[in-house]
Amino acid sequence: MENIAPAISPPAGIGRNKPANRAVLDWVHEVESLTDPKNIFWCDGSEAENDYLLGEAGRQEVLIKLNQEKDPGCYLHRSNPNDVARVEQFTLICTPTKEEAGPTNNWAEPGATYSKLHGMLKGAMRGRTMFVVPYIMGPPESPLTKVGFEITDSIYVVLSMRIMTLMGEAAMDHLGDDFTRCLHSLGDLSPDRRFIVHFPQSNEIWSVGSGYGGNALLGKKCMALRIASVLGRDQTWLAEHMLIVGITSPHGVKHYVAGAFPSACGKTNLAMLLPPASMKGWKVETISDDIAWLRPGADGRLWAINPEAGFFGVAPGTSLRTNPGAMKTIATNTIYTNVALRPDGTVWWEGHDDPPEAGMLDWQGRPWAPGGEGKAAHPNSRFTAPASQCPTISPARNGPEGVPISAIVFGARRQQRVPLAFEARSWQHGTFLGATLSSETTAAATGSVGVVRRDPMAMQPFCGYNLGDYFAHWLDIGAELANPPKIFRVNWFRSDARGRLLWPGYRENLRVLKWILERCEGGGQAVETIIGHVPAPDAIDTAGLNMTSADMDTLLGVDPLEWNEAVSAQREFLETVHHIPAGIWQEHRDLARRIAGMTEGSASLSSAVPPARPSRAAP
Ligand code: OXD
Ligand code: MN
Repeated sequence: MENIAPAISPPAGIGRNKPANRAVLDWVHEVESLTDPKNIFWCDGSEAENDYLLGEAGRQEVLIKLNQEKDPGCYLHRSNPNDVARVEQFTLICTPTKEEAGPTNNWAEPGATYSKLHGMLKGAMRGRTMFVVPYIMGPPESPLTKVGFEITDSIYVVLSMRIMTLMGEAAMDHLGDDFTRCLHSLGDLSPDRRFIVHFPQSNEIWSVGSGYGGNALLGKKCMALRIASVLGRDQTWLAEHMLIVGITSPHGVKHYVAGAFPSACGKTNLAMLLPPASMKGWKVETISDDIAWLRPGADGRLWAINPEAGFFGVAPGTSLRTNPGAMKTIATNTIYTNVALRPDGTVWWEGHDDPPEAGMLDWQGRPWAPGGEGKAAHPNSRFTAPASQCPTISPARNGPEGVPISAIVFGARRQQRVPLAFEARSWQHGTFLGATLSSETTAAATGSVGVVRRDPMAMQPFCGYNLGDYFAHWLDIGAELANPPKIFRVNWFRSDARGRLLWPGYRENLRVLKWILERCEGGGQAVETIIGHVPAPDAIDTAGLNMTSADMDTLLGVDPLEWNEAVSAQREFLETVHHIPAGIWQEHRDLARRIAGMTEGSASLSSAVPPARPSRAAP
């Protein structure tokens, strides 16, 4: 069988960055004995190393060099067509008991799983180069920053990890007794022998049989979310699937907002939001597009860092219209995966600013013509780009302390029922809103469209332990915060009876964030409803938008009958998750009681708009 990752022979001075650390050397030796590679390449993250590996990746046809005049430093990777997304069904959490992993994770017994993986990896790197990648997640010197080492036999993984993490010396500087051991092998890329396995107790990740980013760049979802969520549980912090933005008003007041959104709900766009023309003087800066690590600070506030150094975003739908910041970020030094190739050696995807052209190759390298069968780019095609290239990147991103969070926003895709925005009554109520989050699926995320899926805190695929314990941990973190962020729910996707989206979204979302920040400052008009504080009818400025006041009423409406259905579904969901803390059940019962109060009198049912009782935020 053809070797899918033949060994390389680096020249002197490249691939020789062997650390002195005993624990690292012992582990690498152990993996070498198991996988039997031809040679070992010790990575240092340098430019010279990167140039050499890019050249080798080109020679092995792992990467296609794009038109360097138009897209300097950019490359295209085509993955195996059977390997284009995360594989939740083969993603395992191996804890001593099934109870600890909880009912939403695929659990496997650690001992038996080690044996199985040892069997799969025996001799798996024969004839290949084994790369050892030292990296850190988080800014240098931050108390939250963690060290990982990834062993891999994929050049694509090494090159991508160099973008997504701080690789090389920084890891040596931070290296103490402990680091996350990440072992990745492409194996034979057979979907039957594909496993992404987490061992939280020993701080290890084993990934076999996939080269796709979410399964193979082990610093990201595997370490920075699944393993880190367990570290956070044990060390009083939170690892969350959240973007972080800094928003400055024309008066110079700056707030930081963290937002949890399930995959493919516009998170990257929000992270790089450009203020609409109507909001002159406002500024949005990007700290994170995907992951936040948050810890209670000595001042009683919640402080956040972005553990990642790059963006691994979905390409389709990204354009100068939807996300100019992302387009600038990915104009240079970017690795594209599974997008289409144009005859001039540049890339294209559905939703690109340019129209499709004749003579393109689709994501599998097959000729593709406009109007032809199928998509040119895979719906989950990606870009991997350095965060430092983002025009809106915040200098605060590199600060070791991180940034203080004023508001946490939970968002998801719901065509019905959920208003454009509302504010939780308390940290506990906000935790409940996050815990019961559900979203309609999209093709990019799951392959199926419009199915409502529970995604608590947008962490369903990423929480490394029992969800009920995770909700309890959220409540415990709240108890540590004298000055907690306010928590909000937003929904950019509410539609009218004909399925027409009511809210323009994209940069206009800043209008909603403005209301959120007003609430954080003790202002902002709101009406109290059964679900929380909803913006008062005129609280969100819609001047210049092509919207009627009836549209806005529908967007902000809270229908007790619809929420009554939601409550039953919530109960069914919460009952499936063991260990739900009392505080979450209490919020659920309180919601049910408030709805019952509304639905008892038929008069209150006739109106879908919230009762008009404007209130100021509690001081
Ligand atoms: C991602 C995801 O790739 O959430 O960020 O799936
Ligand atoms: Mn994500």
